[in-house]
Amino acid sequence: MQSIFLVPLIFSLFWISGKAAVKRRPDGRIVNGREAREGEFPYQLSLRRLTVHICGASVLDGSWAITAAHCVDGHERQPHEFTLRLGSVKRSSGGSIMTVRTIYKHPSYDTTDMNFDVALLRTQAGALTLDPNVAPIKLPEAGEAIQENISAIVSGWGHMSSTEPMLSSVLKYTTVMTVNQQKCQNDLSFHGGVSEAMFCAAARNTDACQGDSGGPLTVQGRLIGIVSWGVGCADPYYPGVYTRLSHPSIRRWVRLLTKL
Ligand code: 4AZ
Repeated sequence: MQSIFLVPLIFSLFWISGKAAVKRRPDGRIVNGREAREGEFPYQLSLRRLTVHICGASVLDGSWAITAAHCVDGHERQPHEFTLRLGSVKRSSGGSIMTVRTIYKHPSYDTTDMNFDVALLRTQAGALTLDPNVAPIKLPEAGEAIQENISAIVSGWGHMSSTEPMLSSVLKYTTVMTVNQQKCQNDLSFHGGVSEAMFCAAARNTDACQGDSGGPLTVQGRLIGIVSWGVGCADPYYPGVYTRLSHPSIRRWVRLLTKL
């Protein structure tokens, strides 16, 4: 939620000092990522509301996808407004489109501090794995700690920089490193800090950004995080924040609903 307020502020600040900002971040992708090849991220979904890409999501099995709660907040009663594009690296074409039947937000999700920013989307049984370019991603074990300095991959069609609020038309990905939880807490203390249901990851000049929210952060084929929030994008002072899927309350809730 904070990012929704902070990002426009940061945009306008950089708008004024536009040239300096462009110099500091000369290139733009996911922010500075690489383009994915078709089939490289078979679990990646584009979540669309009224046909417009709003967020990323990931395939858990044939009928379940996982995303950020803030992506669907306020619209839980209108699941039919949401669709998922699967099996395509292109944001606006290819693969197939499935409708969302039911939206479940984590019961402890808090819109004010983004705690427990996770939602499950149920589609028609088997719908998500009908596409040959689609495959589920595994989940972590309950209670697993996030080791620091582990390299992780985040992907999405989000903004290519804080200064260039434009979605990518092709799926992009980048590598970020998990950040020590205490350091992350300190870095973001002016922005409410991070809870046990969050963790940070960052790398020099590269990051997830708006529009990547809800999308996957994986380590060795396992979905450890969901893009949740941040202060700007690829800012050297602010790591990106991810929902920690191994948090016992999140992991148990996912298992209860999906049996996964
Ligand atoms: C957002 O507004 C957002 N740098 C998501 C991720 C990050 C920043 C903003 C991480 O959805």
